[in-house]
Amino acid sequence: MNSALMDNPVNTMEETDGNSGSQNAAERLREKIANRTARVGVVGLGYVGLPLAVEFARVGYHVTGIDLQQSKVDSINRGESYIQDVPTSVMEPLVKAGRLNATTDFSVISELDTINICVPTPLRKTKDPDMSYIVSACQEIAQYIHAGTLTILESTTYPGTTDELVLPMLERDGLKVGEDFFLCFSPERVDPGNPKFQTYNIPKVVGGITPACTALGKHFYSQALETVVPVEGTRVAEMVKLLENTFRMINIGLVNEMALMCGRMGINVWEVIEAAATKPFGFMPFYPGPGLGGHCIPVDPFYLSWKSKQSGIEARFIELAGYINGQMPHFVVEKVQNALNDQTKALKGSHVHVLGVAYKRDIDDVRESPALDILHLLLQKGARVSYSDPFVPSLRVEGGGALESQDPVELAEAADCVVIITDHTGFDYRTVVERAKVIVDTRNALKRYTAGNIVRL
Ligand code: SAJ
Repeated sequence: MNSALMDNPVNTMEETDGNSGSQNAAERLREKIANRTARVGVVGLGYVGLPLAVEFARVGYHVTGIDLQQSKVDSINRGESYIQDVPTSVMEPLVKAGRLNATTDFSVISELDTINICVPTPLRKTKDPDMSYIVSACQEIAQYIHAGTLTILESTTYPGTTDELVLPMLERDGLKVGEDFFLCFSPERVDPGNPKFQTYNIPKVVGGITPACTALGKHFYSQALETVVPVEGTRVAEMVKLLENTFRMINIGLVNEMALMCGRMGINVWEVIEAAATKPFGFMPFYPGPGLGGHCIPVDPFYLSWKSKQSGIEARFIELAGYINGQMPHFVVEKVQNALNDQTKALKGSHVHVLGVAYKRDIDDVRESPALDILHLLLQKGARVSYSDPFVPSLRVEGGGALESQDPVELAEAADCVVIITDHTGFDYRTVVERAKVIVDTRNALKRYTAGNIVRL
C-alpha cells in the first residue's frame, strides 16, 4: 500500500458550478472525504467491488458493502475473503476494527456519503446489453439517496448509460445533480490474479455529469488510489473502457484470422508472431487461440456496437472480429477431426481428451470459455470426451452432463486424441507428448517440442 496515500494528496483547484448551494454541498462532501469521515458504500461485492471496498477501508474510511447474496455478506462480516486478490489476512483486521462491514439492506444508503456501483453487465442471448443489474441497483439507491452524496457507476456499459439511464433515476425530490448530489462514471480495470497491477495501483479514469462531479470523483479516488485520470464527462469515461477492450477483441480476431490463413499456407503462425514481436515499436503481439472467453472481452465490445447501431453507425470491426473469434471452436474441432482421420479414425466414437477448460491460463473461471463450445461440438459429432483442469474440478457441458476433471497423463495415454485448450503452467507437457497418440495444440504450449504427434493451430 502506498503510504503517501495516507497523507491525503493535494488536489488541484476544483471547479464548482458557481452556486453557493452547490459549493456548500460540494465543499461539505469534499471536507468529509478529506478527513475520512465520509461513509463509503460499495454496491456489488464481486472481483471489482470487494477490492475497492478494502482499499478505502485500508486508508481509514468506514466502508459498507451492499450485496444481494447473503453468503457474501456473511463471509465479509466474518472477515473471510472469497476473492483471489483480497487476502483474508488483509480484510479480517479491517472488519475487526469496524472499518468494513456488509449488508443486504439498501436502506443503509441513507447514512452513506459515497456509493460505488459495481454490479455485472452481461449480454443477453441476443447479444444486447442486459442492464437489469444496474437498473435494480439504481432503483434501490434512488429510494435512500440524499443531498450531499457522490454516486459513481463502475460497471462496464455503453456510452450514455450514466446520463440517460442512471441520472433520471437518482434526480428526485428536486435534487439537482452537480449542486445537491454528484454523479460520475469510472471504468473498472480490475485484472483478477494480476500479480503486478491491483486496484490501488491501476490508473483510475473518472468523468462526471458536471465539472463539480468530476472534481469530487477525482478527490474521492485520490484518497486511496495512486493515479486518478479525470476526463470530460461520463460518456468519455464510459467509452474509454470500451475502446480498451474492443482493441483487444479485434486484435485477437486479427491473429485468429492470421492463424486460419497460415494454416492454409503451411506457415507456422506462432513463429510469425514471435518474429514480428521483435519490432521495438508500432507492434503489440496477440496470439491465436481456440476462441474468446471471459466476461469482459467477448462482452464489452457488443455494448459499444449495440449503442453505435442506435446512433446509425454499424460497428463493422466488432461484428467481423466477433464472427472470426466465434468460428475458432469450429476450426479446432476440424483440426481434431483431421488429426484422427490421419490415424484412419472417425471422430464419431473416438475418445478426445481436453487439457484445460478455464477461459485463460492459471485461473478457475470458465465463463464464456471456448472449451465449453468445443466439448459441445465434439459431443454433437459423436465423440466421447473427457477433460483435465487442476482449477476446475467439475464441469457441466451442454449435451454431456456433468464431467469430472481426470488425470492428464493417464487420459492422454488412453485417448485417441488430446487437445490443449488452456495452457495451464502446471500440466506435465513432456509426459503428455510422450504418451499421447496425437495432440492438437491450440495455445503453442508445446513450442519447445518437435515430436511428430503434435498438430499446431
Ligand atoms: N486471448 C487470446 N489471445 C490473446 C489474448 C487473449 O486468444 O492474445 C483470449 C484468452 O485466452 C481469453 C480471452 O481472449 O479467452 C480474454 O483474455 P484476456 O487476456 O483479455 O483476459 P480477460 O478477459 O481477463 O481481460 C481482462 C480485461 N480487464 C478488464 O477488462 C479490466 C482486459 O482489459 C485486460 O487487458 C486483460 O484482463 C489482461 O490483460 O489480463
